[in-house]
Amino acid sequence: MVNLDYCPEDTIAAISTPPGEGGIAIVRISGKEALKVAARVFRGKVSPAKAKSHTVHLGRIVHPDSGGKIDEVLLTVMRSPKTYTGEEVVEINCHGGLLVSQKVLEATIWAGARLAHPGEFTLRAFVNGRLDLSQAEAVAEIIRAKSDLALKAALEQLAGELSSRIGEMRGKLIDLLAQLEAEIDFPEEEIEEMDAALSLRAIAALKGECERLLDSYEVGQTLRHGFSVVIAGRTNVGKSSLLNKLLESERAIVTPHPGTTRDVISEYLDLSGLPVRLIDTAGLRPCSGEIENLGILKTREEIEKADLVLLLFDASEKPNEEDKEAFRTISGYRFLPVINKIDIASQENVEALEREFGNQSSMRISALYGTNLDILKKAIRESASFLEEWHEQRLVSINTRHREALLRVEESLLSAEKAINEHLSSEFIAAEVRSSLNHLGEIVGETVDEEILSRIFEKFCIGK
Ligand SMILES: Nc1nc2c(ncn2[C@@H]2O[C@H](COP(=O)(O)OP(=O)(O)O)[C@@H](O)[C@H]2O)c(=O)[nH]1
Ligand SMILES: [Mg+2]
Repeated sequence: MVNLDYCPEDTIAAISTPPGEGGIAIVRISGKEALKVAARVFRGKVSPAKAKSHTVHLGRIVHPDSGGKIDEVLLTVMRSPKTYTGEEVVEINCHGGLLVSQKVLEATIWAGARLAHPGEFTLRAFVNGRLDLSQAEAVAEIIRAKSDLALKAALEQLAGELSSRIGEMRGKLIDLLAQLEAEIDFPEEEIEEMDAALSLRAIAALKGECERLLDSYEVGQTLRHGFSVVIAGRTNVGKSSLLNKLLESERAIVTPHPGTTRDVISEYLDLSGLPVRLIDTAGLRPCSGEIENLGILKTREEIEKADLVLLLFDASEKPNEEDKEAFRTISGYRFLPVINKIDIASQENVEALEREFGNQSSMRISALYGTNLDILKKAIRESASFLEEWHEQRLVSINTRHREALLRVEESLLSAEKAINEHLSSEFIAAEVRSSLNHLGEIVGETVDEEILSRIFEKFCIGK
């Protein structure tokens, strides 16, 4: 659990750059006393306590007790409220060494700051209204993004694309609630059929908006976890070789013996901006070894979940029963037949395979030499092109937490709709509308419990 006790009195400090050696390391300080803490450890022309906001100063860090010199630094002063956390913030750019940055941090602690918890800077930004909760989540996603497209989506969320849609929906719900409450306050005035019709129309529009946001979940998941491409086919056709070649590394074990890949291996790949999860599988052939059979079960599971299956064939051999069986097994899924080993294939085998595929288009590659891999990559990108198009049109993609909240919003809206149709009291309808307003508020953190906050901020690193 993350410590969520927000103590506004505390001034916090942390090394915000990753551990290890680098050009610079940044020690960040935030809180009421940030400028005073900085003044106690910094010696330069201007004291941080007197420096103007958003100015940079050259000087040195000394230990506040002994006065001993620790490092030559550049210190940036950012005064509240226009800072990341909304509080007074000082950033010290010191030399990027493990020991030196640690010593600078220790000096700030000596001078009155306390060590920050993971994500505490962002938590403060949230508490101080600099970011809403969906934007705070976006910060974590930007840090974790592994491809251009995932990064773009996270940046849109940080810019408040989702927040503004939720804001609009909240506005409509508040209008509806006001109308219902007027009816509660003035019960003697007859509830007109007109009002009911208006409410129903507003609810229908809100439900539609919920649906549109919920539709973005799948895309969001694919952006976060990668477009999953399963490499399948009977043993020894070159699945692991293809994975390795695509990754240009040696992650999977490649041997000339059938059945080496018994487990499922997955690797992440940035395919010119597209996040791809490549999954190497055991062969599709049932076999004597128990472990291998387990692998085959897992293979089937992966195929079920895949966005695309690359079904490999070995063109150095004549197509056999197993190949035909593999083709039949996969034909219900989104797949692409890939003829491998063209470097040692006979024209006759290739043509025999292509006859098996009928009018399904296929491609010829050599996993060993990398022949035609560019064409294969292009085909993968094309089958994922909906992601890019989708993103360009909608910009928003929700995560699992948003989805749970939206489903509850929808549920309450349905109950409200039902209540109106059944001519129940305005109080009853208003209660449902209020509940959907609350669930909507969870997405941006307007109404949210500690556990959810904790779950979100524990994913952050220290110093963010
Ligand atoms: N000549 C040739 N051999 C290949 C090619 N792809 C894979 N192989 C060989 O086929 C054997 C089986 O490959 P592997 O990747 O382990 O197959 P898997 O069982 O489908 O994962 C290995 O000896 C590979 O070197 C290829 O394109 N051309
Ligand atoms: Mg293998």
